[in-house]
Amino acid sequence: MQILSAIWNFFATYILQKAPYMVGFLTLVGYCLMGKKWYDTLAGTLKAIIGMLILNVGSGGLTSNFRPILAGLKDRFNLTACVIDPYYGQNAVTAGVEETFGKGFAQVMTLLLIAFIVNILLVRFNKITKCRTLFTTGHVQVQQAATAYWLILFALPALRENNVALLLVMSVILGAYWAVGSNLTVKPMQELTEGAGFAIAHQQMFGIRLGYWLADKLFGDKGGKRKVKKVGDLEMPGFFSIFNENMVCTAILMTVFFGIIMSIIGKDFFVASGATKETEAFAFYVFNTCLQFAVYLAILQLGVRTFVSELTASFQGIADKLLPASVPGVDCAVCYGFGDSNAVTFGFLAGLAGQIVAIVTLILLGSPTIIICGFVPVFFDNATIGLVANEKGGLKACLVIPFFSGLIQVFGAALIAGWVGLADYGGYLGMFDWDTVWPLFTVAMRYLGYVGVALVVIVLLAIPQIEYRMDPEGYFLITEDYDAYVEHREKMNAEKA
Ligand code: ASC
Repeated sequence: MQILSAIWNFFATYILQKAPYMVGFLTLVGYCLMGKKWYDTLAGTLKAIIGMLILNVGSGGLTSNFRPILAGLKDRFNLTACVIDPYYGQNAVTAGVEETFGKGFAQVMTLLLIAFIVNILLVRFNKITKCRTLFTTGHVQVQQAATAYWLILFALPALRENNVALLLVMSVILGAYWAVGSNLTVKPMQELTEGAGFAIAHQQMFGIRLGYWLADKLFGDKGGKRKVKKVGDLEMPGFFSIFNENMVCTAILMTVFFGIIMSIIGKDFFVASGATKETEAFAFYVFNTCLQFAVYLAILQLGVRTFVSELTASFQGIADKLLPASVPGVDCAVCYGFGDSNAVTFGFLAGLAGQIVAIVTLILLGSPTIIICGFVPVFFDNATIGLVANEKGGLKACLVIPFFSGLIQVFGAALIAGWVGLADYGGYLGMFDWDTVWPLFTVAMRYLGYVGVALVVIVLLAIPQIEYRMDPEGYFLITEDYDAYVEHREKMNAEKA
């Protein structure tokens, strides 16, 4: 028993929670199941781990460079406000859960494991459940487990006294959310990547599908009747043509937008926080910081190129032997290596504009909870949603949909974080799904009790069933043989026309 628990602890600490090693582990298992030569297996596993570590350098660099700037708005204007950022959100749960509910944090890890098993089972039995995706992003799972813990303790006070029921309710809801949410991204991702063979396992999965659907409905090509102008199709004359180059475009847009924000915050703030020196020219500091954005985005895309093909090729072994017809769900940043790369920057900036409009509105209306943008939601949610929207609905969709997403993120977070009391601890996991679907789950459970729990689970599990029924033939084909799926889709479209 002791050995088992030691193995589990090792696995949970060093593999499950650390995305690069989880991806490496899956690659290793996949290649072993495929009976690959040991040296190919070793090389593939190393490439998967290193690629993911490179991706982390990119996404971590973006976060550490730009997070303090947005958080700086809070200090500069002396606001007592709730920062929507996964890390602030997790800190808020850790800081407040004992005081608020008389419960420690230790259970969260057990919860994570059981929820992950629920995800695996839902995929294993996908002939019935129609769930095709396994969640592999451990750091996100920890943040979500922590926030779900708080929301459920808040919604169902009876569970504070009953650990078994608490774990059961939470792991079923969270495990179903992981399986069903990432499953929703299969179609948008397969279309964006032309069949790369992965889905997104992150914090805006419902947002991705909603953005994809709205882009198609509102801005789509109407079955070939309308021409959609994508970000990559923009032919810009003269000076503007330099915007066609991803790095240049990112650098210029970021310098303009963040240059303004940083100037509003002022040099004194950055000197006081140790980010720059009194003697350094502020304009140079601003310019150099803004260029880092293009640098880290390029690193991130290199990481994606390094690991994606290894993970998806080896996952075939897992899909053939253990989890039929499944694909891995990965970090949202992985899709930034596909589609029009400028759509990432456009989506982000449109989302930022939406968030700023929403925050100013909260301040003007005298809202009791003021929100501060967190870099992670404003960038990673809106860049991803923008990228997918551009693919279906072009430039307009890439700007309009993330703008509304930015509004929703702020208003949704203000309502839920204020209501459940997390705002008092200064942070909330304000990613798209956690500003929309999770607040709805919380309302259902708070007012309907166990009936609400059942309702949430039924609605979640019904989603893949509905999607399956809309296209039974194409549903599994899209992950198993993308080219065959494209043919099938064309045939269906021709029949419809
Ligand atoms: C998150 C989170 C991060 C980023 C990263 C994006 O939600 O906690 O560190 O997004 O996963 O690549």
